[in-house]
Amino acid sequence: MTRVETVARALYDLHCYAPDNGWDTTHGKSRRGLYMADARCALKADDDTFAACRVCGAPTRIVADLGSIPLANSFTRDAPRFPVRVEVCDDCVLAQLEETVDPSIMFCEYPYRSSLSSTFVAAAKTLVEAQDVTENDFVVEIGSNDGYLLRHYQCRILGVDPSDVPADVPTRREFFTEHLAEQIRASHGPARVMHANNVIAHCPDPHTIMAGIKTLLDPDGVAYVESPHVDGLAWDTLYHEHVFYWSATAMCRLADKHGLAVVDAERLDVHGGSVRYHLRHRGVPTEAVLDLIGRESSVRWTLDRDMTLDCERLRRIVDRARRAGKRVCGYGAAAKGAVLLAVSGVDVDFVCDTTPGKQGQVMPGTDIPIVDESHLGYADVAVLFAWNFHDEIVNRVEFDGEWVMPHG
Ligand code: DWN
Ligand code: ZN
Repeated sequence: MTRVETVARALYDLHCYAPDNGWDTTHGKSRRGLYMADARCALKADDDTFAACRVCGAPTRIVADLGSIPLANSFTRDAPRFPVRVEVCDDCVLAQLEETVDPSIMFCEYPYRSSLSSTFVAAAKTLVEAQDVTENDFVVEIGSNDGYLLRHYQCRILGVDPSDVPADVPTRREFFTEHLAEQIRASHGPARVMHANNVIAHCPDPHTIMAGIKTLLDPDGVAYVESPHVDGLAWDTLYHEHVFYWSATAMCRLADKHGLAVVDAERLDVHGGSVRYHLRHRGVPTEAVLDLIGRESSVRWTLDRDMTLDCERLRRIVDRARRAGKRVCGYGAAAKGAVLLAVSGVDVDFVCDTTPGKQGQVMPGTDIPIVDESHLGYADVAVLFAWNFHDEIVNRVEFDGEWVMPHG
C-alpha cells in the first residue's frame, strides 16, 4: 500500500468501523469513501455492501445526487471536483454525504468571515448577553471563525478553529476533537458555556465533537449546538463541507451515546431554517425538543425534484434576460452560489461580494469574476445567491435592477 492508501484506510476504519466511536457495526461495512488531502485524484476507499448511518448504523438510501461539483470555497478555475450524493437514515432522520472530502482540504485556507453579516453578529451578541457568566467563567467556541461571537463575552474565552481566518480572540488553530478537549480542560479548566455553530454538520466524525463537549463541559454548564435542520433543506446547501443535515432525533441519539442530553431546542431562521440545541450533562427534553422529533418522521425528501425545477426556472429567467440584452450578475459568492452555478450551468457576468478575500478571485470551477459591491450598478438582473440574507442585503444595497431568488 502507498502512504496515501495507508492513511485513507486508517481514516476509513476510524470513521466507519471503530466501535469505541459509538458506531454500530452490525450492519456491515459502509461503502462510503473519504477523499484525501494529498490525493486530489480522489482516492476512494469503497469496497462493498451498503452504506450505514454514521450515528445509528442503520442502512441509508440516496435522496439527492448533484453529480461531481467543485469545492464550494475553492475560488479557482480548476477547483477540485468531487461527487455530492446525499443519503438519509430513515431511523434517525439524518441526512449525510455518501462520500466525504478530507476537512483539511476544505477548512484550513478558508475565506469565510462570520462578521460580514450584521444579522449573524447581532444574533451572536443577543445569545451571549443571555448567558449568566461571571468574569472568571470559561467559554469555548468550536469553529470560532473571526471571533464574531466570543468577542462579546466579558470572561475567559477560547476559540477553536483550524482555519487561517484572522481572529480577534484567543484561538487554538486546530480541529476540535476529544483529545483537544482533554488538553484544554487540563490547561483552562471546564467550560461553563460552549458554542458550536454550523460545525457539527461539517465534521465527518461527529462522535469526537460530542465526546469533546462531554469532556470539556462544566458539570453545570450548557453547550449550544446549532445546525441547519433537515426539514425544509435547500438543495443548494448540499455540498462537500456539509457532511450532515441534522434532525433533533439524530442529535438526541448522538448526545445520548456520549452521556449528554438535549434539554431544549430553538428554531432559528438562519440558513433557511436551523435549530439551536441546548445540551447538558443531564436533564429532560422540553416540549420543543419532543415536538421537533414528532414532526421529523414526516419530512419529505424532494431535493432532487426541487433542484431540477429551480434550475429549469433559473435558466429560463437568465436566457430571457440575455435575449433582452440585459446584464446578469450574482450577488454573494456564497458556497451555495457555487453549487447553483455548477448544477444549473447558468452563466452570470460577475458576482458581487463584500468579502475582501473573495474579491479578485473567480467562482469555483468557472471564469466568473468576484468583484466588490460597487459593480452591482452594471447589472440589470441580480441572482441573489446569498438568499439567506435576503432582508439584510435587499434593504441595505442600492440596486435599481431586478432581484431574482434562486428558489421559485
Ligand atoms: O456552514 C457554512 C456557512 C455558515 O457559511 C459554510 N459551510 C459555508 C458558508 O456558507 P455560505 O458561503 O453559503 O454562507 P453565507 O453566509 O450564506 O454567504 C454569504 C456570502 O454573501 C458571503 O460571501 C458574504 C456575502 N455577503 C455580501 O456580499 N454582502 C453577505 C452579506 C450579508 C452582504 O451584505
Ligand atoms: Zn441513523
